[in-house]
Order: sequence, then C-alpha cells, then structure tokens
Amino acid sequence: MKIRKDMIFVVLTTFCLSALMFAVIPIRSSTSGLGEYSPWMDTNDDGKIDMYDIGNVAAQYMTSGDPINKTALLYDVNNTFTQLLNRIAILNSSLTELNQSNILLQSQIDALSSRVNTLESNYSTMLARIDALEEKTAHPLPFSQTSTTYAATTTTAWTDVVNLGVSITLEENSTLLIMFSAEAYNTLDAYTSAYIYTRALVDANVAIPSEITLTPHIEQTGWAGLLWHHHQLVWGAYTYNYFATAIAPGVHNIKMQFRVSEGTGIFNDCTLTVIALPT
Ligand SMILES: [Ca+2]
Repeated sequence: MKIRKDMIFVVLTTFCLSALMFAVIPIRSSTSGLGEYSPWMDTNDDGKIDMYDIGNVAAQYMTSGDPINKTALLYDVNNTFTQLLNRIAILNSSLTELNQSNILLQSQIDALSSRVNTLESNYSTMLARIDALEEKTAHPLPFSQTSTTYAATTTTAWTDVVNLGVSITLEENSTLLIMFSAEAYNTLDAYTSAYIYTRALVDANVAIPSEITLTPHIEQTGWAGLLWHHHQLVWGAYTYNYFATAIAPGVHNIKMQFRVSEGTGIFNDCTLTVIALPT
C-alpha cells in the first residue's frame, strides 16, 4: 500500500507540473521566454518558481471557474492607465489655467491695491484741504501785529525800530497792508530842520511808497533881529499806511525802519499791524 501511495503522489506531482507548464507557456510566451522567470507563475510572489508555487497550483487541482483573460486584463490596465494619463493631462491643463487665473487675479488685486493707495492719498489731501478751508473760514485774512513802548535813533542811516517787526504766513499770493503808528518827535530844536523818516520792509524789499517824512516842524521867519528858523513839535501822534503787492505764499518778515536828518528821533508807544489781502 505504501508503494501505491508513493506512486500516486509521483503521478499527481508529474501531472501537476505538466499542467502548470501547459498553463504557463501561453502566458509566458508574451512576457518571458522558456526557462525564464515568469511573475505569473510566482503564486506566492517571492521572486522564484519553486515547490511552493507547485503546491499552490496542486491545491487548486480539479477546481473550475471563470478563467481570466490576462491579455484582456492587461489591455484593461493599459486602457485604464491611458485614461488616467489623459485625466492627469486634463488636470494639468486645468491647473495651468488655474495658475493663469491666479496670476490674473493677483494682477487685478495689485491694481486694486494701487487704486486704494491713490484713494487714500487723495483722501488725505482732501482732509488737508478741508482743514485749510476751516482755518481760512475761522481766520479769513492772515494778519499779524506787534507793539513797542520806546525806540530812538540818532543816525541818518536806516535802522530797525527795535521790537517792531512781525512775520506772517501766506497760503496764496497777497497784497500786504502795513499800518504803522507812533508818538514821535525829533528832540533837536535848532535853526535847521530836523526830521524823522520811516519806511517798511517786506523781507529785504522796501514797501510802497518807500520812505516818508513822519514828523513836521515849524518854520519861522526872522523878526526883531531873529533869523529865519525852525521849531520842533513835541510829541505828536502819527500814523502811516504802506503796502506791498504780489507777495508769494510762504513766511514773510515785515519790519519798520527809521532814520533822522539830524538830532535824535524818539518813538513812544508804536504799533505795527499787517493784514494780507489774497489776490
Ligand atoms: Ca514562488
């Protein structure tokens, strides 16, 4: 009985090997040559064809079912792979279009940001103009004034009246109205005339009408042996208006100057008022 069992095993094994070879040959013919490794026959996927693979086939001996068309399966796989490649290509195309749309969108965002910046700048400019208009409404005419209690000179050269100068800030071209007043007299009481002259300066320019004779004196003809002579007037109140045209926007300095023909010119309680009239 043992001999018969061994014989049966040998016969079954030989049959299985033969059946496996006949089953493998058509498949290998498309993937591997005779005697070469075929992954289709490697049932346990260990990289070699050995008894384990034969055992796996033998274990399925005499079973039946629907056979798999491996070539068709390969075609299906290839077809699916091709479809996947096509879909990848379509996705790549969509991705490219998306990138282009993103670039366009970013460009539009940049342009919009630039316009927002311009609007913000214009808004700031508008606020500044509103502030300027409100300031102009509150103070429609720029003006400045000052005063001093005493000033004197003994020179015939132009001299600044100490503490009788102002600065004014103009927003537009203007005519300046310069108003000066003082109590004054020339202390020299002699046979010669003694005057006080004044003028106004806008920055380094002499305001219109240049110098004026501020203080008068009395001329008296001779009688009873006296010569023709003069007398000063003691303390008189004087005022004079100057003006300067086409004064540009900006900060300007206005001051009074005086000089004498001789003697000593004295000012008390002087005022200087400057009003800007936009032109
Ligand atoms: Ca194997």
